[in-house]
Amino acid sequence: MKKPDKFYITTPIYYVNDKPHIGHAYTTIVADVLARFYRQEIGDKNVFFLTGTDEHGVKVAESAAKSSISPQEFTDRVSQEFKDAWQNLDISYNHFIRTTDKEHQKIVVDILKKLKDKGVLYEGDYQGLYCVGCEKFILESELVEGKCPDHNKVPEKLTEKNWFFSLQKFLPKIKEAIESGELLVYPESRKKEVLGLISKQALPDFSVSRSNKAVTWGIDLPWDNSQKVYVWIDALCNYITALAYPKGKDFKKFWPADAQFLGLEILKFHAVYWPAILLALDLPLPKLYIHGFFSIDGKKMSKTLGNVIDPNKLVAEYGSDVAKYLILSQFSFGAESDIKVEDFPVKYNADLVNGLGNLINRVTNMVEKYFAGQIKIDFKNTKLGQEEIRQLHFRESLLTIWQVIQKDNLLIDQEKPWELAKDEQNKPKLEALLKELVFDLYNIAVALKPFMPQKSQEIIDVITAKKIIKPQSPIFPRLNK
Ligand code: ME8
Repeated sequence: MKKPDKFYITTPIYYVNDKPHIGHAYTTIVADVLARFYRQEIGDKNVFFLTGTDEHGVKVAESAAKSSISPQEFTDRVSQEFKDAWQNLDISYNHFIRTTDKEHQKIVVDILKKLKDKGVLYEGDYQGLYCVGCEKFILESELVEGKCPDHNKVPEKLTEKNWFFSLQKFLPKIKEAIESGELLVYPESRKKEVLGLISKQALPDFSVSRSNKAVTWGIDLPWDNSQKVYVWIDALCNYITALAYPKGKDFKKFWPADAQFLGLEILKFHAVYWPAILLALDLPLPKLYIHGFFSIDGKKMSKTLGNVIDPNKLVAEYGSDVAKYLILSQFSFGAESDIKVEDFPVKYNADLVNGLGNLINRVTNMVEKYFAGQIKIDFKNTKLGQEEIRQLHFRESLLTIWQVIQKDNLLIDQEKPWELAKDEQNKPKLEALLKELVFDLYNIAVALKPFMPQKSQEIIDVITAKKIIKPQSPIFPRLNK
């Protein structure tokens, strides 16, 4: 498998009207695992991992007003909460972009001017239903009982002047790019969904600006002072403004993105509008990786239901590495799934305390006891579970690693090294067995590096020490419950 020269990974930039929850955490964790994996493969300086916050628009302005503070104060506060959550989860982003950053705003203005100069924007009247929750116009046919199905709110009827992007011109090229793989949309089901949208001709031209009367918190449209840049256009541009498009050295090195992660609800923006903007700017197209949405105990996550899982709480309970493991091991990337909160402690005990933790304790204890902690091993990386990561099969990578853990725990049960140790004649057999176990443990730890960087290092430190001794306090302690 040829290694890439560089790897650029992005997450959506999250709205600051909400606190970070487990949904945002999921996307950010998969991006983090991939970033850590590629840093090992091609070196730190060749990987760029971007995340950030989406801070303009009506929704944010309304949230600020509710808290009786200015939008800027409000976005400063919530943006910091996202940074804190990512720090708690030990997320290794290279840059955190905020759409209120001066540099970002300046480049967005330049991009819009460029689009206008290229003749892809035109002025028109928009009449439609607008859902503030989605920050988008919504079609009559998308409503359920007259309400936006995602926000359970009646949308507002709006008529206003907007600047539009001539999407129609670009649709044939986008379709071709998706079919040929030049614009990668993964998984296949999402690719079909986008192609379906294009062939149904269900994609009217989209607005790139909104009236100043409706939107007060945003970037001014440079040539029309009655308009603000539409928040979604402002937001999508972050993926290149963060690299200092067009002249920045990061832009030259890292664009196009090798993995743009997102949830399926923002597929249209990323697989249609974003490529259209890129094509208009004559830029190459990225790879899009779309994951499912998850619910909590069978219900949509929502503040009103009070079932929102705070990643900080998980970290406080289990530590960052374990929190990440528990989230990633629940379901495969791309699948829509339900998170069962009561599964977390069960899984922690089964996989980490009784699975990996037990294996570490048993192996180190036996090497210490039977060989005075000294056993000679030729450590070699077997690349356990790595191909799965490359394919974005994160859960499957963990399952592959856990097969070795199970195999080894079973091997100990079957071979009963404590019986072998009773007879000096069995020493070579005992030594071979322990060598195999330490060798495997090393590879398990190496394989876990992108997922659990801290725990992985702790395990490596224990088994590559001059003398292997059972850790005084277990690496995966039992829960005090
Ligand atoms: O849409 N399950 O921001 P956002 C899985 N600002 N993932 C979830 C999730 C859930 N229940 N809830 C959220 C926006 N996510 C825009 C993006 S990008 C140019 C602008 C994750 O705060 C998932 O990645 O609503 C989803 O796409 C993203 O958070 C939406 O975050």
